[in-house]
Amino acid sequence: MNEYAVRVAAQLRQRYAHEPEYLQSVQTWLEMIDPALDDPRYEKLDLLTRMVEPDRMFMFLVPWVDDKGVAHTNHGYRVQFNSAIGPYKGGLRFHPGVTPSVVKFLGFEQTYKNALTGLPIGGAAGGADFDPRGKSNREIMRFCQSFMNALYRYIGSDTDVPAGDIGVGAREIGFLYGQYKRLMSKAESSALTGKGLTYGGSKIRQEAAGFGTVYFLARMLEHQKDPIEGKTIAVSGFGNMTWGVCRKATELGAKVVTLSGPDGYIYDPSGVSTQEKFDFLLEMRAKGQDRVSLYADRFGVPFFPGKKPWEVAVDVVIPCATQNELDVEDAVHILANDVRYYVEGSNMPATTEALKLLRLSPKILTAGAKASGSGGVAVSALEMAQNSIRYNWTPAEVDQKLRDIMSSIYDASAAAAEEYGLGYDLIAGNDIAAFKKISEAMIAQGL
Ligand code: 2IT
Repeated sequence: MNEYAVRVAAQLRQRYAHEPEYLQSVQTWLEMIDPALDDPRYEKLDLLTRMVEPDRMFMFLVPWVDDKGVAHTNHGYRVQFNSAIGPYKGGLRFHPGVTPSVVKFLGFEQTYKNALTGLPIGGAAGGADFDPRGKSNREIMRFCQSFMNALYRYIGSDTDVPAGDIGVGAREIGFLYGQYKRLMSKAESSALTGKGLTYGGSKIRQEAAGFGTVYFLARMLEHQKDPIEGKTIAVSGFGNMTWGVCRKATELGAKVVTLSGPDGYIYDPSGVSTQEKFDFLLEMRAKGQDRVSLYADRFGVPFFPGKKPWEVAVDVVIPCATQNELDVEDAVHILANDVRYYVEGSNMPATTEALKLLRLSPKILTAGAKASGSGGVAVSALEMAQNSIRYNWTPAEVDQKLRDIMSSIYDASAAAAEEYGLGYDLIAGNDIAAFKKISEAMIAQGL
């Protein structure tokens, strides 16, 4: 590895020894961009340190009162990672596992995910260690309002534009936006994305994360001259990304045969491929129990408690749940089952060792979340554009733009991989193309 990169990585490990997810995402990225580091300007400007550390990070308490009158105090975060190519932009995650390390890894990945959308957005992330499970609607509303009471001073349509992530969907964005509007006394609609369709949201925003991932997969299949029709897909989770993947895969003639939750996974051999099933995913989420066994009860398919869906023999694997959900044992299963395509939906779904196994195996083609998972944020940027021109595109128009954006991300990734002699390594190709774009923008804007 490049000497300067080795030093930057060592410094980071020393300074943030207690932040494993953040170190993991930076370390992998440094290895991916290594072939592109042969430029003396990078060290001269200490560019890598400025790219792997966030510009700033806010931490705040989020006090709120539950329906029984009991007080709770959660920890809220917003990390503004990089604004070289546009205002800070990225999701908010409400989940008990949220820590400074998780928020920083998300913000780091977001910066490089956003860069290749071709739209002017920088990178950010945020959230809170709040557990939405089993909370009433009123509790969710009060929590969101308290969260915004702290966050509002740091965000804005030209500053930092939050959106949803795990535990933050259209309902939460509505409560957050309502409070922002109250505090600011103005309808600054593009200060948040993922809004409802009645108050400035974009068509296809809910679908975008999953649709984008399938569009990316479709380009990989096209490259292999392998038809998408009839392909079986294993996915994890049953949230927003999973729902979109099921719908677009069905539309294109493929079928998703697994879903998972913290309780285990279900196997549906006929596919999660009817409107009734798509709608049931939304119902399961609205129930707020975070259990996928409900699907097995409803449709009479097998449920495997405590197991992960990666043991099922399929053509394509798309992790859609959370970070490090796929370990070495899972990667071994995937390779033993002759799975042909590994396409990341969720951010950093594989552990370092699992990703290495998959990437280096000639048996399987791999795509990283910073490329294949960028459909959601791409439509978020389209939402910002629509808000500023006070106009709404039709679903067909947004879907076509999303498709074009995913296609150009694919092309840029494949082209960079080829340019650096990396063959068809779409993960390294994407990281290199995004690195080049952001580094050029940073250099142009001075220290
Ligand atoms: O990981 C992601 O891209 C998101 N959570 C969405 C970010 C956004 O600003 O739409």
